[in-house]
Amino acid sequence: MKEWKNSGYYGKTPMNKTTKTPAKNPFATDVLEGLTSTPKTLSSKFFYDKKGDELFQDIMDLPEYYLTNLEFEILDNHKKEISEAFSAQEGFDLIELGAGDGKKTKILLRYLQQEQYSFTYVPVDISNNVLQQLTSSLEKELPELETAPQQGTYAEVLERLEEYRSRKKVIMFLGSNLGNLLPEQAVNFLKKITAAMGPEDLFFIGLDQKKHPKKILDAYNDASGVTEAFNKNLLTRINRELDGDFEEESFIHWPVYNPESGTTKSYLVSTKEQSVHIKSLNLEVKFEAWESIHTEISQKYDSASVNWLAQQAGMKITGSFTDKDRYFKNYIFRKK
Ligand code: AVI
Repeated sequence: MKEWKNSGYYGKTPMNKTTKTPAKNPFATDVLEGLTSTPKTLSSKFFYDKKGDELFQDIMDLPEYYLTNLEFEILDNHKKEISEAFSAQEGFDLIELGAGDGKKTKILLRYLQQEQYSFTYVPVDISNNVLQQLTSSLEKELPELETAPQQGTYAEVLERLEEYRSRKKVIMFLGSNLGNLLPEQAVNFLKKITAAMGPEDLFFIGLDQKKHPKKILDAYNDASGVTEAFNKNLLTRINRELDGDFEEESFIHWPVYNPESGTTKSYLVSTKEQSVHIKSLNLEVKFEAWESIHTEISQKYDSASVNWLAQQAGMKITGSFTDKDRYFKNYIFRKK
């Protein structure tokens, strides 16, 4: 799928102008690089501090944010077929990357248990706190469930996954989380998954689909302003953690959707000419009026782009499940 990758929509690679101050931590490094680049950028991976996690929970409950409910519905409607595809004679390990609160996964876990499938649930998350909350809720709701939580970044855990070779592995990555990666990053990530898979193993992934642009834009620009607060939380974080003086009210949240590439891009746009100081980076950042900071991409997919991804990563699609409008899809991939 050449067009998707080469559509040029992602723009030029941002140029670094300066790295005068040595960076102290990954967030500081990213902020320094992003705000001294042209055009300015900040990485969406830093949305998720405690406040950002709460805001994302609120986003998932928004009427406009259709993704969560639809994936929930797909898993519920197709739990039987999905479980049959997962099953193996000697049982299997169900490894979930970015497990979060496990709300959607619990539909599958409950069904798998009820139907007496033999499996171990391995939730993976970078946050110990998230894992603890998840395991304690599972202990209450599904006390018989065998769980083996793994704390770490995806990259660390993907390396560790290679050790899970004794029986079939099903690796799950729900919520269209892949869409927050640039195409090249997404392919590299998928290649790591392929490398950790054996011929029997499955990769089960949820990907949001191209649809009416208005429906997509509304999901990233909700009427109650939760997504705006989520985006601006990056500025709050810079102010708090790096001693910055961003005036949040002089930036607007601005998502755009390109129906050709399927990319939603979110920005923070400065409504006036201004200077921001970030003390711990010894940095002054100048903004022209209406200058933007690109903060997030949320890719939407179609069959061509999903086939392209699978093929680039050395996988093939062996099954898919969707809702009545075909707004969201869950795919089963296998190693080619
Ligand atoms: C986590 N990720 C899949 C969400 C998305 O839809 O891109 C994050 C998000 N950003 C704004 N709203 C939700």
